[in-house]
Amino acid sequence: MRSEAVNRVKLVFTLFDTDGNGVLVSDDFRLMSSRVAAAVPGAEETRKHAMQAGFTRYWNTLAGELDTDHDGQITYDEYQACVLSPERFNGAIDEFAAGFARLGDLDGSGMVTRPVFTGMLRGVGFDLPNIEALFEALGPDDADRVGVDVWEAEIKSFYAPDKGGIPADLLAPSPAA
Ligand SMILES: [Ca+2]
Ligand SMILES: [Ca+2]
Repeated sequence: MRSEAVNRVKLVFTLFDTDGNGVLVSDDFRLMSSRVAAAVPGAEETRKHAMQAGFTRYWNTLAGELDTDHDGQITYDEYQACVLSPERFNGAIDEFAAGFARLGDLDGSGMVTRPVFTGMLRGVGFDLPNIEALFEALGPDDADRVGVDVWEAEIKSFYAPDKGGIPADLLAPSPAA
């Protein structure tokens, strides 16, 4: 596994532990999805539900595949296996990425504006300078929008163990950088 992938996964674990108690539980995912929904007040209900379904499936997949001691909590040691065996997670990550990115397509244009993109990723807990660097790397158009499909693909890459030196790394700078 590439070190960039380890950095990305470590950061996501920290952010998804929304109550900061060191383990992931279902409530962490509920809280996170409500924060993301709150960041996009103008989103269609169907898109909100799809986003929330993505978070739910993500959690259910973690709980079903990685909770090796069956205590209903995912420790970091348990969590990191998700990038070691991506074949068990691709379905969940695909649904999560689609639900998340498409929530930001407020006008059905297939594009997401900078304020919406920024608000959603702030909702997850990423740092603003990192979010802005990623937005620039995704190639905004003249109207300062990026393609939802481009973003969706980058979310999938974020979880890919064999990828490094990609725009998604801008969200999780290496500790040495
Ligand atoms: Ca937690
Ligand atoms: Ca466990």
